[in-house]
Amino acid sequence: MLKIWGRANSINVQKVLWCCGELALEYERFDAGNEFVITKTPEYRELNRNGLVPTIEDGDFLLWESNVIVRYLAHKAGDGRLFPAATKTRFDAERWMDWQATVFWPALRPLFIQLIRTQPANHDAAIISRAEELSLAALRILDARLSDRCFLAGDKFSMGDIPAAVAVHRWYELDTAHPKLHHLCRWYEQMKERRPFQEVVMTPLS
Ligand SMILES: N[C@@H](CCC(=O)N[C@@H](CS)C(=O)NCC(=O)O)C(=O)O
Repeated sequence: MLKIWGRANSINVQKVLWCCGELALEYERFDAGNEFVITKTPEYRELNRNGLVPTIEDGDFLLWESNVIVRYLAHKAGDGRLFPAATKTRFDAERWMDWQATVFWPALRPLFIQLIRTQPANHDAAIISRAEELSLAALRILDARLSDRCFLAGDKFSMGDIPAAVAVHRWYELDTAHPKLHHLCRWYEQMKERRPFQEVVMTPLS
C-alpha cells in the first residue's frame, strides 16, 4: 500500500492526501514533521535528505516534493481524472502548480506563520503588512485567471487546482482582510463541495 510520511496539518501533505482522496487511493499515513520529530532521525533522512514532509513510498519508489507527488499519483491513475491528457492543458495545470510553490505560497506563508504559529506579543506588523500585500497581489492573479473559466486549467477540475486551493483555503481562514474576489470565491466554493477537500483540507489551521 502507498505510504505517506507527513503530519495531517501540513499544507504540502494536504495536497497529497486530497489527491489520494480524489483518486480513491488507499494509503497509510505516518505522522512526521514539526512536533513529530521523526524527520530528524537518520532513518527519515534516508527517505528524504531535506528532512521535510511529505515523502511517499510507492513500493520501492520513493518521492518527495508535494506538487511532484500530486503529478505522479495523478499520472499513475492513468484515467485523466486529475492529469489532463491534452498537452497544453496538462502544462497549463503544471504552470499553476509551480506558481503556487514559487509565487503564491512564499507570499502567503509569512502571514500564516505570523497569525497562526507566532504568539500575538511577537507579531511583526511589517511582515504581516508585506505578506498581506503580496498575497493579495497573487490572489488577484488567480481571480483574473478564473474570470473566464471554471477551473485553473479549463472547464474541468484537475491537479492544477490542488496546490492553489489549499493555499487559498488558508487565506480565507486567516484573520486578515478578505477583499471581494468574486471569481476566486466562486471557485473556492466549488472546492469546498468536494468531499476529499472537506475531509483533509477544511481542518482548523495549526
Ligand atoms: N517544496 C516542498 C516543501 C516541503 C515543506 O516545506 N514541508 C513543510 C511542511 S508544509 C515541512 O516539512 N516543515 C518542517 C516540518 O514540518 O518539520 C514540498 O512541496 O514538498
